[in-house]
Amino acid sequence: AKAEMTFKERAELCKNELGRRLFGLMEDKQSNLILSADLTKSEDILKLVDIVGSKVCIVKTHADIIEDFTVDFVHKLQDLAKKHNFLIFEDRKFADIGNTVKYQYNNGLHKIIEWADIVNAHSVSGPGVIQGLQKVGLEKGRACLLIAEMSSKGSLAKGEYTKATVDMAKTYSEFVIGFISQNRVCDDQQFLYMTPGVRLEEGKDSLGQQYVTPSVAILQNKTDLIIVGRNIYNAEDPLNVAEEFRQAAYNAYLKRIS
Ligand code: BMP
Repeated sequence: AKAEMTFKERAELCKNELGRRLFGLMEDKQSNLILSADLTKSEDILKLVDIVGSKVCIVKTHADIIEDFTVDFVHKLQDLAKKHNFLIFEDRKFADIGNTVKYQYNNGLHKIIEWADIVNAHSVSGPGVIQGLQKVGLEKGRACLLIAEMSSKGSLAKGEYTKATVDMAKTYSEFVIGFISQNRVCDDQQFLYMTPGVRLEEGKDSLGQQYVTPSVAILQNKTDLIIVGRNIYNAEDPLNVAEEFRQAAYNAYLKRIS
């Protein structure tokens, strides 16, 4: 098979400045690993992120599960992002009409626009969701991902839904830099394909989550980044396990481009 384009080559095709920065960061840091820091106490999140920050290109948060969320937490997370050179992705999964998501992004307790480099959205409500988000996000240099497929059993995001989601991304590629997906849902090199539901051994949890390994995600299904939560933050030695994931995912990428 013909060697694929590198992340740095693909950066040139990306129409969003933050997206270009991410492509470059991945290659500089040799990391296509995203930490899903799904802990409920801000101190625990900050501790974890300081430990594994050097291994990841993005830290993904769920701000609404944090019991003691404050502006101070956000500032500390941003300090860690500078120290370790990663981007912050709030996994908010916006899914409402444009006017409402604009408020959910810009206002409320979390003021996501102020600190999250990247957010994501479901395409279920149509392109208005992107129009609403980019109305506040573009001028701040932010970027968005569309959820094209999900890792969970019985997900309705498949087939025509996935295809229509890809078309929406192409229309709004100034703001949309890629997808949350299990597969390379289109062959457009300007986009990043990020895969959750990853751990070192395949399997599932008791609530519908389904797991593939890093090499199935990156080599077989040809996505670009893996998103790992429990397998890292529940590990006895999160740094070592994160390094294991980083190597597995980056080596799989290197194989694809060689
Ligand atoms: P874990 O590795 O612990 O299963 O965590 C996966 C993370 O990715 C969770 O934060 C979850 O909300 C998110 N996620 C997912 O698992 N599947 C999807 O399709 C989309 C997600 O955002």
